[in-house]
Amino acid sequence: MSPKDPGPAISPRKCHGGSVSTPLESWVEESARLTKPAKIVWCDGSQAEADRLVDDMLRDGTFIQLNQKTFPNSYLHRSNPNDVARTEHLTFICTRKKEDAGPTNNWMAPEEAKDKVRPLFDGAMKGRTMYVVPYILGPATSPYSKVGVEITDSAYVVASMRVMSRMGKAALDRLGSSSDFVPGLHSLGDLDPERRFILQFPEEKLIWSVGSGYGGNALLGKKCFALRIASWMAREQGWMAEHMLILGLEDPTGKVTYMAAAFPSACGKTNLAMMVSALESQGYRVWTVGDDIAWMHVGSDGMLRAINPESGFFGVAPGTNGKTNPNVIKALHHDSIFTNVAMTESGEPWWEGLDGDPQESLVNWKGEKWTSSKGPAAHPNSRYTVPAKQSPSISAHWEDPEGVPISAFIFGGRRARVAPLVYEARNWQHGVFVGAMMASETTAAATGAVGVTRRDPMAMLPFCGYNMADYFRHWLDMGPKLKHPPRVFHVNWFRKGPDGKLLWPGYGENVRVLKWMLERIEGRADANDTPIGYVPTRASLTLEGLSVSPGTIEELLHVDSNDWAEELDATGKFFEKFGKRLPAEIRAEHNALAERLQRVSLTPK
Ligand code: GTP
Ligand code: SPV
Ligand code: MN
Repeated sequence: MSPKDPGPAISPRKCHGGSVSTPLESWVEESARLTKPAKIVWCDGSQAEADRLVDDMLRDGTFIQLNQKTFPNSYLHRSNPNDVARTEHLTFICTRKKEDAGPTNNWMAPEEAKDKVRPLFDGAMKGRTMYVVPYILGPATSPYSKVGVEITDSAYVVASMRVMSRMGKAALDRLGSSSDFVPGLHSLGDLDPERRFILQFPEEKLIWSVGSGYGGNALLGKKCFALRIASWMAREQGWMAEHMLILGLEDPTGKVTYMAAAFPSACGKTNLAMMVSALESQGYRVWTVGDDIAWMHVGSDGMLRAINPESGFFGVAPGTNGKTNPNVIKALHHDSIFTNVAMTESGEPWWEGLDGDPQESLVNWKGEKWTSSKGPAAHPNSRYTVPAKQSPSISAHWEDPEGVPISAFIFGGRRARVAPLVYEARNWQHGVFVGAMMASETTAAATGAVGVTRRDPMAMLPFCGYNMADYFRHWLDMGPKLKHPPRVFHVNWFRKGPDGKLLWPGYGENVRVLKWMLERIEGRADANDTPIGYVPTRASLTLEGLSVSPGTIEELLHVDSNDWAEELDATGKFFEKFGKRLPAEIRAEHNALAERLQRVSLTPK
């Protein structure tokens, strides 16, 4: 980065007393020259600093105090109503060659992007405080963790980064005077979507984000670094950065099997990772390692080892209640931040699906008195930000420096039709194809239409920092590097019947599907060999205590050849975008599926 604009010389804090600046100090100085803040604060992550920030935010209205008896140290933040979700159309991968960003990413050439966006940073922090936020992604002692530094003029972002990452002194200590960190420059700018850009420069491992204060647009450690930049690093260095939860399934003997699952945004990762198992009385429990992102390396034991780069959950509030996710309800009763939820008369956070109907006494997410004509009281993408360690389900191994060994990958999405409750891929290569052909109905996590089915390979469509054809190649190459590559499954909790109602109860009942997977891994569960893969027999599923009719189970497991022929066409069109860059193995799997479907349709019933 080389801003040409001269500005007031603001000397950065000198870490080492000497006159020679570290790479971090130089970058902070350059950024200050460009953005021209009134002052610079280096964040140390201490409690005193957090308290100061809260006081400042309560004073200027960024934070609203919640009921401190029932929600101690918890606050509500209302974002600008035009800034409530990720904005994918304003998110760019800036590589020298357009082909390296690929046909599924927005692209700008690096210099063009900088020339266009630099003026938006010029003087953007006048009269504001510039916070320098060093953070570690991953456990502080893990060899797989990485350091990032976010410069931001949003105190809300600082408070959120303190929950979501290991922020402050620990990160500076790890970094020392090294240049091995990912710089991310963030300014709220004027919050006008016309002047909003989220730029990733994977070749120089740099992030620029301006014009948004919300979620993945603004907490640069999350999607920008831990997925877009990290996915690029992971391919260069032979590991994987994925949009995946990590959970441990404990069986009655106490053995824990770890699984990682990729579902698109707002499709159930947090809820699956934190579930209270419906089979707890039989000895099956779920432990949480992570709820959104997994960084995975080939371990010295030949297993794929996963760490969670984050240290908190930024979870979807609507639909969360004591039945669907009791663990998070316990976790978020203190030291939590709520964004764009509604508030009750007694100063408690509220959202649709929490309990009962909305009351006229509510204040909605915009801070207005709620009436039924005003739509949902909480924004559909309203969220809680809660430290991971506050969940009763947190795994004893969630900060293991080597990570946990992954035995299964689970792909899935929202599909009202087509995809059965669960199926298993035939092998690694087929599994990669199953991930590559994933599709899901869009949600409120990103701006734009909701409920539109789109291709979202491995749930990485908005997050892959490079050409997705090369990403498929990387996936194909990872399997053979592993002594025991994870078994690959696909799930769909969202299949609907002809009446439009969900067929599967979901949430804690999903453990029944996890148990089937475990038994497949252990070679104990039956399955039918269908064109798309192995689908459970009815008898192989543990269904006691579940009030779902046999007919409904049948519908949930049904593989319809016509539906899948259409699916095949849609994926074929999607894969065409990649031209010759699409790996031959993906094409071969596509042809093999076509043949298997053909054979079934020719077999007399
Ligand atoms: P991001 O944080 O955006 O990546 O989302 P996520 O994948 O973690 O999704 P999350 O678990 O927050 O769930 C999103 C929405 O789906 C919430 O409203 C949940 O209540 C709902 N949901 C989650 N799991 C299930 C399920 O098994 N069945 C049904 N019907 N809804 C679910
Ligand atoms: C997602 O959209 O996948 C999220 C929320 O996890 S955000 O941090 O806003 O990207
Ligand atoms: Mn996510």
